[in-house]
Amino acid sequence: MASTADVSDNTAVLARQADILARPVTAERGMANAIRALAIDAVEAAKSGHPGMPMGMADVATVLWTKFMDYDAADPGWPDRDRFVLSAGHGSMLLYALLHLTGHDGMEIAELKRFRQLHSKAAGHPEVHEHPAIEMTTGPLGQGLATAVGMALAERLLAAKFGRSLVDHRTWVIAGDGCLMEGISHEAGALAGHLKLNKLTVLFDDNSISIDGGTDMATSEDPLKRFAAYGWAVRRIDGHDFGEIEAALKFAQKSAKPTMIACKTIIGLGAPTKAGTAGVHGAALGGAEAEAAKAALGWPHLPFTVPDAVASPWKAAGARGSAPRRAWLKRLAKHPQRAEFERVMAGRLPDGWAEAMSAFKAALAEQKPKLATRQASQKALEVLVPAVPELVGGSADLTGSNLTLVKNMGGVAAGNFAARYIYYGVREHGMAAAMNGIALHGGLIPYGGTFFVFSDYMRPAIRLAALMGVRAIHVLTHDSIGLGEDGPTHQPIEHLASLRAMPNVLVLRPADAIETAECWELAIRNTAGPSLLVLSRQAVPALRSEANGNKCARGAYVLAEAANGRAATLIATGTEVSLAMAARESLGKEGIDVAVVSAPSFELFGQQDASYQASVLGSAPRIGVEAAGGFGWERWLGPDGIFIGMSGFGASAPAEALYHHFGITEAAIVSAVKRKGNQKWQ
Ligand SMILES: Cc1ncc(C[n+]2csc(CCOP(=O)(O)OP(=O)(O)O)c2C)c(N)n1
Ligand SMILES: [Mg+2]
Repeated sequence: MASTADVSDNTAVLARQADILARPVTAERGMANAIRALAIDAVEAAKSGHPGMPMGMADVATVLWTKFMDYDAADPGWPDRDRFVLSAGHGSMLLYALLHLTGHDGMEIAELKRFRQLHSKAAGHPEVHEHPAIEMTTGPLGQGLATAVGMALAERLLAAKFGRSLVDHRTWVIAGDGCLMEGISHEAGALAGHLKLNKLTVLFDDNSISIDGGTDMATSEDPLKRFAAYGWAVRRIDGHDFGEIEAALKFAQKSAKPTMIACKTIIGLGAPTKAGTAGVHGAALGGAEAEAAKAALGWPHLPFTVPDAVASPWKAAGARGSAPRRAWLKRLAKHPQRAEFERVMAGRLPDGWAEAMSAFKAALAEQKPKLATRQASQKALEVLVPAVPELVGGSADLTGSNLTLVKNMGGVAAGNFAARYIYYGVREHGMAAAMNGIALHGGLIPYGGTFFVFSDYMRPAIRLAALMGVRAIHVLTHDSIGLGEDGPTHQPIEHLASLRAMPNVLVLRPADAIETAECWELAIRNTAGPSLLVLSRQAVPALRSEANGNKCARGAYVLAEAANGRAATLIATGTEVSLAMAARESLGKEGIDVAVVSAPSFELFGQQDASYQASVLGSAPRIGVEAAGGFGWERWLGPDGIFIGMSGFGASAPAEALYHHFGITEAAIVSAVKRKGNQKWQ
């Protein structure tokens, strides 16, 4: 992003810069300068990017990556590596330079030369799929910090399960002023402090600059005091003093609390006129300033060139973890839980869970319980939680409503990580981001609950989950006006449509207990992105009497066919499927034959071949029924279809009264069929 800010009023910073640059160029400073030079060169070559942050944080990152962080460039997938999250993702060249210098395969200099170009691993912002050492996709400020809380929590949970000989690593985050101004930093910081995630360290790039200029134009808080209040250990250092950096990182390693270190840095350190200004945040320095910066830093080398004297200690740093990793492999080889550890880290589901679910579904088919789908979800969890030990649940303070807790899970707490249920507090956004971190860490499958309407509060994290392809399962109850009396603030209207619009999100809205179980199966199996289980508060009758296979897997299917040709096809989801079935029955009594299609997932149905879609949708007039806005339904209804649903916000009243008030009724369906259906009965 180009900065519009000018270059004025950085006199004091330039004086400090002169002082810093007057210090002797030690080996460490030389290594840090390699990061600065590569960031300058890559941004110049791309003619876009963010040189200021890598130049400012190069010293801190050098100490971290050469002396403290446990990783082995030869195997970025080592499960017990420290996690590094560049929450200030715009500073992506910092990460790419580090990966290059430490000798990671796939981040050769050619990649850096193609920074920000199509298919380069060195994308504009770090992207998790581009390189195995990129722990997550960052760029939306604050998400990295909050996701890292989930990673650090996952470490604690797995350490409690497998022991410290297999799981004993730290999570390091670099976050900027922007990350800390974002609201999500509050939720994430408070949760981490409460759980005393002491192996989490945030290195705050305290440069007092963001895009519009000095942060004092917009904020006057002290983030250290805020994080101290959350229960963090905090420290303030000169981010260009190697001794102070090292001491602070040692302090973090010993801390019994999560640690935030405010590193007072100069954005764009080295740039002779632009350092310390927003002008160096998000634009190339320009030829002359770039040259002068390198001269000031004492870096006489050609662009994209790192001399051996600097390159080889960097390479050595990248191999520091080789011996610890090999020792770890030996411990793993002898570990009694080796097979289980390898299974969960590979994301492979355990034996037996599918059979347990089949037996559960067969019982449902026989019992035909009338249940709210949220209750059906809880029953599915009663089967899944014991059968899939890597499942960890939670809720954003709506456990009793979401029905996400089942017995023997235990509540995760600072002193108790041998538990499987996380009380996230009223922190939907922080919860969704932490769930992403838990999933990204590996070894666990997170699910978490809130009201469907508050998916809005989690949307940026759900979007990142979709982009990254992480298995996070959201249990979203109270899914329509059917929640009743709580009224329009709590009644989702546009949420189904808006989440269906998001790529790579699996939206599942089951119609009865068997469908709910099937949707849980689909969610557990979906390793490609987040799954959203959209569930009712109100009870629905059992609609299915057989439970072989998984009918929801095709997204939509004919629940009840018309005996003698379709006068119309009723397509419904969730709680409205039973309404459609009731309408079908009363139409049948009048000799009007209609089919009912249950469509729990638009995404999965959209993936089916045209002939299956045609066989389900049929050629008779179509009527869609969903207690939500109709946006997107035209895809299945076609231009002549009728949609029975909501056209505005809901209201406060008992559910039944609301369905009548808004005209989502059996009678409305019947009359639509009579109006629009094939007229053969007349
Ligand atoms: C959620 C979000 N809002 C806005 C942006 C656009 N943006 C990118 S960097 C930035 C300023 C960040 O300031 P800071 O973290 O201090 O970074 P620095 O300028 O110090 O590198 C903004 C607003 C974003 N990436 N994410
Ligand atoms: Mg800043």
